[in-house]
Amino acid sequence: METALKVNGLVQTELNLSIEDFQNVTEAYQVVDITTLMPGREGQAITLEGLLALCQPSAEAQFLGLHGTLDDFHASIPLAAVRERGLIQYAKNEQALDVKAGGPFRFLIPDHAACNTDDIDECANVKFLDHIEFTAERGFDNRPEDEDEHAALHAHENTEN
Ligand SMILES: Nc1nc2c(c(=O)[nH]1)N[C@H]1C(S)=C(S)[C@@H](COP(=O)(O)O)O[C@H]1N2
Ligand SMILES: [Mo]
Repeated sequence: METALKVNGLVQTELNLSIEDFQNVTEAYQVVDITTLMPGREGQAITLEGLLALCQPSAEAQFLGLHGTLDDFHASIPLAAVRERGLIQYAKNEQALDVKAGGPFRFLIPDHAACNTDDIDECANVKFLDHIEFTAERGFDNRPEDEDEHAALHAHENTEN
């Protein structure tokens, strides 16, 4: 499985970030304990601001495409809504994030809305994240759209575990 995070689309610098690249991101963009921002969650992350500093999206980039290839799960969310709070988790207990914990990378949004209530909902906390794409228009998004779809998705998750 791919263990780097590909970052492309409307950016000045395309990236392919390994866990070492994440560890080497400057301290100002590191979240050493996610619990401080999202009670109940543990691990290490960089802020989305940190990623933006590295890839420098163009002014036309209005949407963030979050792709989890492993289970074909995708979200496309307005960049402006998450630019100041979005996180990309890359480790837990300082170790690479296991696929069982949603790794190799995971998008996280502190203060997200409940599932299906808003664009910036819990469902946009994309696991198995391996590709982030900056686009001008909203891109592919197959988050569950209602309670039934949501229940079906979680039932499927449970049978896999
Ligand atoms: N790749 C992937 N990411 C995903 C999902 C999924 O099915 N696949 N489910 C989403 C949904 S609907 C929710 S509510 C949250 C659940 O996160 P949790 O398992 O950490 O509580 O993960 C989101 N991220
Ligand atoms: Mo969800």
